[in-house]
Amino acid sequence: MALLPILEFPDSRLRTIAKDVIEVNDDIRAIVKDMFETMYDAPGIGLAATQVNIHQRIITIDISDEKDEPLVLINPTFEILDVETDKMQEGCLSVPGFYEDVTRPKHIKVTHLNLEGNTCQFEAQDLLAVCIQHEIDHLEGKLFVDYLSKLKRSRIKSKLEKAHKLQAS
Ligand code: QAP
Ligand code: CO
Repeated sequence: MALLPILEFPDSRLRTIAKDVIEVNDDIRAIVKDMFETMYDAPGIGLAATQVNIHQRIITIDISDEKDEPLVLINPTFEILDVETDKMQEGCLSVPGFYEDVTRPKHIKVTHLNLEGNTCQFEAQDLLAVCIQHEIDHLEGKLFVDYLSKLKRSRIKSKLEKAHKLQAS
């Protein structure tokens, strides 16, 4: 049982590209357990291993109101199923306190491994599709602020750097 510290923008470790999980074993299952605890504690609806400084392709998600629909995606990839896009306000546990609109495909097909190491596929739409794409971006070293204007991104960066300095003193 462990809460993992969450890296915050502009920490350069958030730019690390995660590696594929080679084998879904007890070590991976322990990481997933800690990630869920960390995500539910925050609270958040999605967490990528990158955000807790673990650079393997692992994501935890739960977009349900009751927080009783945990979803684990190991080695996730997605295909866009529809040209249609959706503009949604996104936030991120690694960019606390900031929420901005991001446009993404709204209908995707996801392929991943489950906790037993079996390959699974499903279709996702709307908030779930957006959340999965946001989390897969993390595994590739990308953040939602990368989709914003330079000005907005640099304002967020300055404000978080200031907050981090205050926290350190
Ligand atoms: C990603 O984000 C997401 O700023 C998951 O102070 C979010 O769980 C995808 C959070 C929205 C699609 C739409 C953010 C918690 C949680 C904060 C989260 C904060 C506390 C963010
Ligand atoms: Co995020």
